Amino acid sequence: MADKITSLFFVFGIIGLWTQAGCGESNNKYDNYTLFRIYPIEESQFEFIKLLQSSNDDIEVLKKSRGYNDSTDVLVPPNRLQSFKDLAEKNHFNYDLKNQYGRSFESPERAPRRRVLRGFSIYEYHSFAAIQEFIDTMASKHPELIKLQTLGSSYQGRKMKLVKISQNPQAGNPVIFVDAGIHAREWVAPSMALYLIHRLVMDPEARKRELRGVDWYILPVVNPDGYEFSRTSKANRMWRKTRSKSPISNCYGVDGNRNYGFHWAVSGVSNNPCDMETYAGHKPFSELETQMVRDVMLSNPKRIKLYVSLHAYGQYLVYPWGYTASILPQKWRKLDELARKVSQAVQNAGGQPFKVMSAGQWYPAAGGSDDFAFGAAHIPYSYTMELTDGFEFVFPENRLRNTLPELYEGFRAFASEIRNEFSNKRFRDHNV
Ligand code: 0X9
Ligand code: ZN
Repeated sequence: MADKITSLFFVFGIIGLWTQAGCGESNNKYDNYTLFRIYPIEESQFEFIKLLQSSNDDIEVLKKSRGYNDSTDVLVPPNRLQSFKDLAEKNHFNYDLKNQYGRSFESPERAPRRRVLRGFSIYEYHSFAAIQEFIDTMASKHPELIKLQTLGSSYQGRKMKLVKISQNPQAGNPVIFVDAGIHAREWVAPSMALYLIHRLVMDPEARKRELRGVDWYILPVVNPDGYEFSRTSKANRMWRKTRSKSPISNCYGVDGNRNYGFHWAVSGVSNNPCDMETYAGHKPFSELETQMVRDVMLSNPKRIKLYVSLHAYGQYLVYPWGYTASILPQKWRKLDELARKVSQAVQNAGGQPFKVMSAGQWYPAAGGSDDFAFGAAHIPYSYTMELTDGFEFVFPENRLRNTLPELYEGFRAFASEIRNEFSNKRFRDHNV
């Protein structure tokens, strides 16, 4: 009898394990990776980090630092742990580490029933289908404020809809264009975009303030195929690129933020389609997704006055140029000044201030949407906003409720400055 129970237990145990593996739960590539937060202080240490990123091994540089008190974050696989530690010691790096990094990932799966029962919470991460449903529902409930424009389909056929919010579309108001989610794993960015839509439409005060004399175009998920891929299993949680098949190799995906056609591929890119991070594509705008964003910019010349691309992480607010560290746009002071106002507004609301600088001063990388918006589409204010700090790409869902409203105050500041500079006289100088 005891034997029977043991063997039944054994069989169910195996089935249990198998089911788990089938869900991708126990199959996380990053489970045994170690996250190193290193704090470079000397020039030679910065040089070493540069080498690390360009070397062709399986160490993943998640973020570069900019000077003191800002970390460079590196994910190291188990077979490189000891040699990486030795290297860090040899180069006299200060560092913290977090073992078994992948085990801290939240499960991307969400039972559909829970969503139906509880409705759509703006403070949770959602599937692309649920996001689409939310947008459609908002638009059909508020036709006086929201118009949807279908831009086309992603590589895998997901419909991309631009959410246009306006109290008076005929007025020719200045437009703020916000996009998010060009990088698949940066889930907090689409969340912020959805929060913006929700708040602008549902909060009567926001309607009076942020929609007065200013229109908003919001594209919450620029890279839906990559986003869905990063949700399919914990092993894919760190996916960044699109999901297009390379015409010249067996690998997938292009870094959308290296794919824009302005000084394309001159710095900070990889030419290798199998590079997991910064492959620029085989030509500028090789990706349908970046073409669609480009077309929004180019088909609204003069009206779009501010472009903000939402990313994660590091709490940076950076402006052109991104392709080089050695020159700044002639009007950089205006870009800098507005960014500092936004940062102050977020800080006043209890949030972390942004580190403000040109993108190239952080690290040069060409082909970004911010440079194209400013340099080719001539949008006068253009930024990349890197949301949150302290949790890398896996920002905990339970922190959205506090963080998104703090960040919103930054957008409130953006709106009031854009209105003051560009709106018709009747909307100007009445900041609420
Ligand atoms: O490297 C990027 O694309 C952005 N950082 S992220 O960690 N979200 O990947 C920064 C882009 C800044 N803009 C340009 N370099 N043009
Ligand atoms: Zn990004």
